[in-house]
Parts: sequence; structure tokens; C-alpha cells
Amino acid sequence: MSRVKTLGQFIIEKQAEFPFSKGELSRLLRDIGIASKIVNREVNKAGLADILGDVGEINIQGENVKKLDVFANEQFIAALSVGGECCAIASEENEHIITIDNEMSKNAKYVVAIDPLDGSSNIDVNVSVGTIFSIYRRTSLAGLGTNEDFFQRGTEQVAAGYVIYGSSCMMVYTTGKGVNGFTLDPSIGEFCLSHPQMKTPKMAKTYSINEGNYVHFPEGVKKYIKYCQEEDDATNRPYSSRYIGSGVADIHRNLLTGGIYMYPTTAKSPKGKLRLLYECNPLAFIIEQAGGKATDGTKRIMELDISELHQRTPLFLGSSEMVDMAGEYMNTYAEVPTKND
Ligand code: P6P
Repeated sequence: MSRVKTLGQFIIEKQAEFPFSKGELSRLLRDIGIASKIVNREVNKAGLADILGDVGEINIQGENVKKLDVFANEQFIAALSVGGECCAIASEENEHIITIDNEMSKNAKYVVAIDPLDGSSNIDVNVSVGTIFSIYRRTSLAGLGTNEDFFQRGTEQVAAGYVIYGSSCMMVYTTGKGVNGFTLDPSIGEFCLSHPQMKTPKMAKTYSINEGNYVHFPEGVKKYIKYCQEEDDATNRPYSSRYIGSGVADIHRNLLTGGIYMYPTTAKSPKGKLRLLYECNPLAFIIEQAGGKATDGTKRIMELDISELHQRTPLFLGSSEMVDMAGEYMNTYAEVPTKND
């Protein structure tokens, strides 16, 4: 039986590949792994809340019952705050950045952007949800982290990853040298290497999009969806439509089997729904390291400028040839802004 390699062992092994590394990034990834295991434990028993006699805000243990995304946010903030390797956190759950002002952390060289529990509305219906994280070197010289530490293009990311809380709990991350997946073995409480050097197929036949927004999609998206639905044996069409409504789950499936995930502009989200800093950039880093692509329909996600913590962008992400094809349709049918736009 091949020897199991835990996340901790893998991180230390890979640390040796960074000659000047003093282990800070390794410890940061370890801290994220610890919080993920705690969140996984709570996500897995979420459905039991009622059975356990949870009544309103106070459960049978007399503890405050928190919404799981609030709980998850607190776990990651706590783990990153005591770990000493991160000086500031930008979270989907917090309007402003959280600066970590303890002696160890305030001069730490990294900042972390995180969506602690993406797709959390799916928990009540037992659909997989996920955590998405992105790590940058701070640009401020010392002292408390600042907003500007987060206003860096995705190409500046040091590491990025997601955790999917599904039929099994997996952590998938990259530090720019490929993508590796680790599955949590509950019997030993360790993430174990299960998907080394993950690569996404250049072409596949799955497209993921909320077609309920069809009427308000850009013309190029409408035309691409129709292309996916046409019958053509030579190009394996029609494709299959697969949309879970939980981005990490859709994107994880497409990473493994190939496909394209699209969240274009809609009437309700004229700038797109997904957030550049803690959703699109980390997912883009991962998919590019796995051989895929990520754009906003025309421009590479990781080259977009960012000036707001919760800035939104359209997202086209997945198999490179599918993202290219969608981009061709977007360019061909680009809408010229009208005078009153
Ligand atoms: P809609 C979850 O809220 C999320 O950010 C992604 O994880 C998911 O793909 C998308 O939004 C779902 O949005 O508008 O289709 O329900």
C-alpha cells in the first residue's frame, strides 16, 4: 500500500523547493487546514441541529447557535490570528479588513483574503459548500495591514486554494507549482494527498450557468449557450448542463472532468455576482495552474485591477478551449454601450 502523505508532510516537503523559505507560508497553510477541519465538523452535523433539539438561538448545550458562515468566518479568523503568519484578513463576511494586532502577527509578511463558506445557503438542503482563500505578500512595510495590501492583481498571489465540504472534505491548493488535492481522512483527522498534480481537460462537454438569468445575459453568452445546445456529433454536442448553485462544487467537478463555469453580468448583477478578491482570483490561480483559463469574458481575471475589497466581476472559468470559445462569442457579439448606458 503506498504510504499516505499528509498535508503537513507535503507542505514541509515542498517548502524545501523554496530556497529562501523560512516556513511562514507552510505555517499559514497549516493554520488554514486546521480551521477547515473544524468547519467541516460543524458543516457535517448542520442537519442534526433540529434533531439535537436546537431551539432558536440557544442549542441544547446552551451555546449560541451561529449561522454556519458566521461560525466558519470566526474559525478562520481565529486560526489566522493565533498562527502569527498573517497581518490582515479580508473576508466576504466583513465589510472592512481585519487587522491582527498581536506582537507575532502585526509584522507578519502575508495577508489572506477569504470567502469562509461560499454557497452557504445550500447547507440546509445538504448540498456541498466550500471555503475559498487567497494569500498575498503584504505591500505595506510594517505595522498593521492596510486595504492596499489587498489591492494587488491576481498574478501577485503567493498561494490560493479551496476546501470543499461534500461527500468527502477536500483541500485543493496551489503555490504556483501545480495544483494538489488532499482528502480529509476522518479516522486520523488529517488531509492526505489524494489528487497529486491535478490537470483539467482542455475540452469537455459540461457547461455550468444559471440559465434562469438567460433573458438578461449578454448576447455573446446567449449565442454560446445555444452553441452548447446544438446537435453536432463531430464536436460532441449538445453538451450537458450541470449547475449546482454552489460555485466551489461546480468548479471542483469541472476541474476534475472538464467544463466551463460562467457567471456573466445579469440584470440583478450588472457587474457580475462573484467577487474578484476572494472568489475569482484564487479560483483563477488554481484553474490556470491546472491548465485551464479564467476571464471576465474578454480579459484574464488575474490581470484585472482591483480597487475595492468586495469588487465584483463576471467570471468564465474552466477548460481552456471552452473559455476561449465563449470569449470569441463575447467578442463577436460585444454590445456597444448605448448613449444612456
Ligand atoms: P445564483 C453562491 O452564492 C455563489 O456565490 C456561487 O457559489 C454560486 O455559483 C453562485 O453564487 C450562485 O448564484 O445567482 O445562480 O444562485
